[in-house]
Amino acid sequence: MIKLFQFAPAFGLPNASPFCMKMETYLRMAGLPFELVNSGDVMKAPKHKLPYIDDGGNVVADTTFIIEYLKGRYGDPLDAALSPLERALATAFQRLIEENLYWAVVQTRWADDAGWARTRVAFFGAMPAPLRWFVPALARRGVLGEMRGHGMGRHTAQEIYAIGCRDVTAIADFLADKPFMLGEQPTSLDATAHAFLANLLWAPVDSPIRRHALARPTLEAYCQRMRARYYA
Ligand SMILES: N[C@@H](CCC(=O)N[C@@H](CS)C(=O)NCC(=O)O)C(=O)O
Repeated sequence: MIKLFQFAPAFGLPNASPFCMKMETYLRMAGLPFELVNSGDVMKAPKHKLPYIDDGGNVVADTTFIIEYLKGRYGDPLDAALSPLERALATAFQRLIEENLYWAVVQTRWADDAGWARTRVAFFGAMPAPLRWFVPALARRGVLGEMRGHGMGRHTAQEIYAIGCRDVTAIADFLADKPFMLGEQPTSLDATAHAFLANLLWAPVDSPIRRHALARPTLEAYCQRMRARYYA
């Protein structure tokens, strides 16, 4: 049985880490049996980030590498029929969502004071004293440092919101009235799109980016469609 090591669920989502939720969504979409391990222990993770999997002793980290591994071992029911153009589009949108929009949403959760008040309670509220007195501030400093290292953290909040809104517009315009990102059939890109959009729309963290996404009802309908199909 595949063990998926992730953070404990928060914000009423399967996972408040969009990468962990992407991984669980992919496993559900591919119909692979798995067991969730909500340890949240990044220090045990091979790359000190979550999620990672342990599949009978094969430990794989990073959602993209995990999905490649799973496709190699168990087959590729979602993407096998994609054309080169569709693969190129999937790669481009995956990068837009995971490598860019993600960091704009990090701003709303970890940098903005109102968002941080929510994140702090949701992620660290259950932590025992004395850890909860200092771990949240240390974690916040670490995440903001990573954001700065990425480059997103060097922009003003207003600039970051504009960047995030542009990404949301691109996703909504590309999705248009299709049921799934690449058309009539779901593909692994939908694991990414669903996880990150649900984290934007359904986490109780208000921001201009979230309001921008809420103004495009096809995004909410898309997330509901994915939830009904894979999380019923
Ligand atoms: N590229 C990685 C990204 C994973 C990632 O960024 N995970 C975050 C949570 S959303 C994490 O573990 N952060 C902990 C840390 O940076 O200390 C993947 O696709 O799995």
